[in-house]
Amino acid sequence: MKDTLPHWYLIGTGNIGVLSAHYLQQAGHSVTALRPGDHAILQRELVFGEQSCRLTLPVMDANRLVRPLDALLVACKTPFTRDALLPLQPWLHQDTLVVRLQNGMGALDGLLPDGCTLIETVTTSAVKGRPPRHQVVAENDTWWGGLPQPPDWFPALQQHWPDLHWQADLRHRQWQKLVVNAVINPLTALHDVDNGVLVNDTALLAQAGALCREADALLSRLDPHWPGDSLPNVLAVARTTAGNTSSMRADRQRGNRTEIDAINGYLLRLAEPLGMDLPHHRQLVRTLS
Ligand code: KPL
Repeated sequence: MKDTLPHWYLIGTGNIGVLSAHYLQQAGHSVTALRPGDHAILQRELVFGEQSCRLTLPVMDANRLVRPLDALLVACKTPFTRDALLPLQPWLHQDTLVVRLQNGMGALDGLLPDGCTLIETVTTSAVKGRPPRHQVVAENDTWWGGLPQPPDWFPALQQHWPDLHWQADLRHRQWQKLVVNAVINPLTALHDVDNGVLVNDTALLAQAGALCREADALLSRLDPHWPGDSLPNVLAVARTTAGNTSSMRADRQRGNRTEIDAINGYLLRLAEPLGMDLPHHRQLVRTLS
């Protein structure tokens, strides 16, 4: 991996995309947003409590790229990943560093050239709002990993990105977040309720239990070290985000496509070769696709 600072191209200028671009810029990295159209510049306001700061990014249309990409940040909603990556295909190569900042798993499967370096991430930070104003409600832990070693510039980035950690084997952390999203997001989207309702509503609690049992049975088959017992963790997240509208509920309220395929659909794809059925997850995928 190169030790000079890469030039990043960003796909997805939503909440997590702009927050990540901000931290990278603070650490001296340059970031260009890839967006369709002729905009030359993207301006956003990031609000951190009482403080706010302005983020300015140069913008380029992906169809106008002329040289291979050094580094790509993928922060778009998962249903749009394939379309966003298509115009980049000629410019991705085995030395391109890709960092995926998305909910769910597997959205980049089959879309990157062989040998390309992919860093996966898990974040518990929360950003609300809609462009041009993004309110950073919680700067919590973020893990990058999935590779034995971080890039050389990673420790310097940690100075500017609060609670950013490296974890070579991220799989359990990713699965933990996947199960949280596979339970809270579809149930709150379907019933149009805040996350906290899951903890108090008997019928939703029973569904959450069934979804966790199916996910735990699958993940334990894949890895005997998987701790199982996901329900307490899911309920703890539902409690700490009690007043939140989950991202899937928000997508549904706006009439947008949901991320169900990269979340519950991903679990179904893991289960299939093992001959396992996850009927509660399958039902949610059918309803929310
Ligand atoms: O990640 C989330 C989401 O909404 O996508 C949770 C943790 C459920 C918080 O709302």
